[in-house]
Amino acid sequence: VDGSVKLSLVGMTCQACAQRIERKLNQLPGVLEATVNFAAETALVRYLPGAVGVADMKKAVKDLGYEAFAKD
Ligand code: 9UX
Repeated sequence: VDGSVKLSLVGMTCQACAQRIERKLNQLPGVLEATVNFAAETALVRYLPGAVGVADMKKAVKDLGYEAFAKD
């Protein structure tokens, strides 16, 4: 069973930023599909909870120089 989370993203200044984050999230093992919406400053991620977690996603985003927060 997969899970999904919406992340709030801080620090994006151009559409290429969104592409960078989307690519990075999609490279994480356990992520099924990540979609970044630049205008909304959000990422929607479908993932396998046993393989990857929100903490991993936040770290991946932080490694690129942005910040991510789980939205509820
Ligand atoms: Mo262009 Mo977005 O350098 O960081 S990718 S502003």
